[in-house]
Amino acid sequence: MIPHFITAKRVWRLLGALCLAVALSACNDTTNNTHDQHAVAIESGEECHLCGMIITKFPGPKGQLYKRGNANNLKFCSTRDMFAYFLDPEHQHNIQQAFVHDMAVNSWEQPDDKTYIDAREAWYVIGSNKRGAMGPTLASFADQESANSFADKQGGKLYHFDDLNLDLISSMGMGNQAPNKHTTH
Ligand code: ZN
Ligand code: CU1
Repeated sequence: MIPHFITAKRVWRLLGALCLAVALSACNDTTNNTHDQHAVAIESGEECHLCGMIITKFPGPKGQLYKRGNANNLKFCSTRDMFAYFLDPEHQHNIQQAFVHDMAVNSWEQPDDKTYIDAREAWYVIGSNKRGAMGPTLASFADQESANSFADKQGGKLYHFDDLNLDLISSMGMGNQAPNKHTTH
């Protein structure tokens, strides 16, 4: 008769191998999807994934996220709403691609959907005079120099994507106040 512990050991080995296989195939999925995905045009009448507002009715840079398990990009009325969703620990690890408008090549009132850039590579100005759909917002730029000269004219502080976090986004408020308590970097 075979002792029970041998059977149990084999079961655990099998489970271990299975987990590894699942983990590896999940990794492959990620890379494949990432390469295929692009920013798309936002049609009139489309609603913000976070707040439900009609996106094209409002000025300022917009955002799009490509999230694991979704067929289409999630679209947002403002960079602010996009980051409120993106930087939420519940969503962050499932976001494969993130796009924002490059405001160096756009009018603030109506940014062009052909000018999306990788949000993870971008520079941001928070606390400027310019308002987005939800009030204070993040002005997004492909390069640091453009972001700097925007901040010179419109006020606000410069951040790279890596400096952004949910606390910072939450502290932006609805009114005219710049997020003064974040003066580091
Ligand atoms: Zn929104
Ligand atoms: Cu909104």
